[in-house]
Amino acid sequence: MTHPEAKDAARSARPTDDLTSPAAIERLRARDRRFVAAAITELERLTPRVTQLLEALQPHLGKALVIGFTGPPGAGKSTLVNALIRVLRAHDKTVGVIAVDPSSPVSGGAILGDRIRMTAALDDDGVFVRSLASRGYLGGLSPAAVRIIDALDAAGYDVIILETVGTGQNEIDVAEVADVRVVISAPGLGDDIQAMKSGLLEIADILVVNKGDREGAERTLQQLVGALSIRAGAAAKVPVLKTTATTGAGVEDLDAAIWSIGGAVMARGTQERRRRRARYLIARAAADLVAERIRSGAGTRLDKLADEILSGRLPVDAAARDILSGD
Ligand SMILES: Nc1nc2c(ncn2[C@@H]2O[C@H](COP(=O)(O)OP(=O)(O)OP(=O)(O)O)[C@@H](O)[C@H]2O)c(=O)[nH]1
Ligand SMILES: [Mg+2]
Repeated sequence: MTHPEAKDAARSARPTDDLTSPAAIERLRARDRRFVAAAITELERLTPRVTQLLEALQPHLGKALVIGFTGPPGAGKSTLVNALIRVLRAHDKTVGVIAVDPSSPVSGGAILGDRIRMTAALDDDGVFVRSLASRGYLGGLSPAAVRIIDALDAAGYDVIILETVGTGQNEIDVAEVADVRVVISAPGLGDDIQAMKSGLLEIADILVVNKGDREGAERTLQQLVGALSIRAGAAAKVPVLKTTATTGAGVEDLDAAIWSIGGAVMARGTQERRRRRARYLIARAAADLVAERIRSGAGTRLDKLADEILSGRLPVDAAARDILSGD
């Protein structure tokens, strides 16, 4: 229950005020777009205030179903997200989208592209779309994206969709933070099956062949079914669906498959899902700290260890352990 005075304070709160105040958190939880946007902007940085904001969000986390959408560039991920938003909205679900843009943060081209493709989000209070440059995280998921999941979750969006390009490291990242992992492929991408083999297939809960209207869609689908059939256990049972994002064909089936898997995940409770996200953030922050420490403080020590490696006195992994021991 909210105290009436807190309600009054909430009404007069502005996104420029302290975002961790009860009034501001209440505006966020009412999905006031200005507060959601302000919280996200804050979370994109890593300041002491961010830590406070994340703490303030903690009690309100774990209700959203987080769906990872990943696949090769141009497979139609954004278009498919747009089509899925329409279906989710028709079912009265609110949706937050985080699109991690692999292209240059300078050109901003893909960010504009997402706005054009995700037209379902325009003029709809039930949808919030945020595009993020992946910045230093080459092809990877930035920790900021994971923090932003928390903001959208606390704001009460029923579903959070995370769109990332599958290029190596980040499919593992998506696997760690998403409740349901949708891997999108399409005919005519040339190396799509190859890309699947490089790790995407392993993480998929649902495989989608998009551009079902294109020639070769059926062949791509059969290739994926074939690739799955030689796998053991649950991996062999991953559903393979065909969609045409531009017309919406097959998207209702995709929605049904997502909820069929997502329902089982949600039934396991919020704690486990929150813990998974927290674990990822800790590991990522620790890796960043280590990299930072090595870059900044360990210069002369690195030189010394490098010399020992050159003279054959020390193997590289022993040198790495030495650096990490920190004394
Ligand atoms: N024919 C056809 N074209 C599609 C379909 N889905 C998407 N496209 C087109 O494919 C192109 C790429 O679509 P996007 O949605 O931007 O693909 P993406 O995977 O998000 O691309 P990146 O974010 O750049 O990796 C666009 O020109 C879309 O209009 C489809 O089902 N059929
Ligand atoms: Mg896209």
